[in-house]
Amino acid sequence: MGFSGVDYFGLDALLTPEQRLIRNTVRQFVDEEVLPIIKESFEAGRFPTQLIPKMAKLGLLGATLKEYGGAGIDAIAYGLAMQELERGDSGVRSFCSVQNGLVIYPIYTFGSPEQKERWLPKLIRGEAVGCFGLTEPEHGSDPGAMETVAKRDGNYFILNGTKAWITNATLADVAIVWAKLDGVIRGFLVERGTKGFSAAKIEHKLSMRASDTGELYLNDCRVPKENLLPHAEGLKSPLMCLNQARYGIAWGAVGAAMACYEEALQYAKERIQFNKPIASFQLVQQKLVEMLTEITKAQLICYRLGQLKEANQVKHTQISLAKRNNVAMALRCAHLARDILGANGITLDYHAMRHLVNLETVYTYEGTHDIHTLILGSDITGIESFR
Ligand code: TGC
Ligand code: FAD
Repeated sequence: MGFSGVDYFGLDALLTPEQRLIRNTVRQFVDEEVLPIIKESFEAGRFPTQLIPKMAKLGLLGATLKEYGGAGIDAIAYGLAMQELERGDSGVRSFCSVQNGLVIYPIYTFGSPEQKERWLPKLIRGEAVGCFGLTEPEHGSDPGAMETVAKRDGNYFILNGTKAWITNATLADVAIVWAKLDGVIRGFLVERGTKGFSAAKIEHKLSMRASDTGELYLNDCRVPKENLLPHAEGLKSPLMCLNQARYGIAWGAVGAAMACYEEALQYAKERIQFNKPIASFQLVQQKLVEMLTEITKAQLICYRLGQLKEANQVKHTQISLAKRNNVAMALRCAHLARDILGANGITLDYHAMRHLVNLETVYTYEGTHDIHTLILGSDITGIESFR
């Protein structure tokens, strides 16, 4: 039987028929196409690329865009889709977050008409994959200090630098590379095969094993001047992209938590110790109640965040609050579920531990938990505390 959802406060009643249909369609896709293969992909340490055309067919790439072949779905429907994908695996949701929020969004928002025509239809149809290179080996939380540079050379820019921890790095046909030109951060489209550009996979990950993560190397890499994103200027531009991806993560984390809760609840009802189901013990019930309560609170945060986003009223600090809360919540749920599953919980035959190790990454990427604490602390006190 497929997943029936975790909805203690009847939030389904607030959804439109279209939102429910999209959620249910992605739910079924995850049950039928993701869960049967995820263990193998995770163990093999590779992203299941066979899902890309299927996700494109479902309208999950360029999902909120009304042009260039995008499905044009609303912010809540998009969030629900990310929730379901991450119920499958954080790596699958990550692929979509990057393709949508970090590649399609910046090309659409900052690109020239020619760049949009060249890339958006292919990215939306899943015929091309993109990645987003902001982080560097020495600059993660503080991307403004990046060392990657671009210099003008006639009709070209020459790029030099290294980007680290880049999702989709070795799959990508195009990389959005952020580099300083005359001291100002600008975005460049660097195409696979460009001389001086290469990517290498990061091996031996214990988290996000079903996601492609790598480094990008730019060694006197010459890109045509037409590949500069004309309307992106300053750190604010990549941060605007991060808002899109962080929004999807806030919803996605709820999906991972729901998967863990569902699994722990079923297991607790079936597992017999001391001649009773372990679900009958108060300590186990307390853990399940904590999970359900925190999931419900996170769902309410997401729903309201989605309304604000759809109305173009969302503040990036509100997205920070949601990302920060929901990922920490999901990590806690995954840990509690792993605990309830006992020894079985450490194997890939169950989902909890895979979600647990994936969520360690989600806690760190797109702004660490503590960076979001500082973003919120600065907002409410008016006192910057990063430096
Ligand atoms: P700061 O001076 O605060 O900001 C520079 C300018 O940007 C504005 N701004 C934002 N604008 C839009 N959205 C946001 N979220 C914004 N945050 C700040 C700000 O108002 C300012 O504007 P202006 O007009 O005055 O120039 O910059 P800072 O250097 O002090 O940086 C502060 C900080 C910590 C907030 C920022 O750098 C940060 O968020 N750090 C975390 C880095 C991060 O999240 N990296 C993610 C890399 S991508 C990734 O992880 C992908 S994972 C993909 C996946 O697989 O799902
Ligand atoms: P650091 O910035 O070195 O932080 C280390 C610790 O110090 C953290 O606990 C942090 O909270 C703390 N810290 C830092 N500054 C402060 C401060 N001022 N006050 C208090 N504490 C502080 N990046 C991309 O650009 N594109 C991608 O597609 C991408 N995908 C990723 C995929 C994976 C699997 C992973 C693991 C990372 C990915 N990242 C990507 C990188 C990610 O965004 C960074 O790892 C993240 O921003 C944190 O940077 P860092 O790892 O360098 O940690």
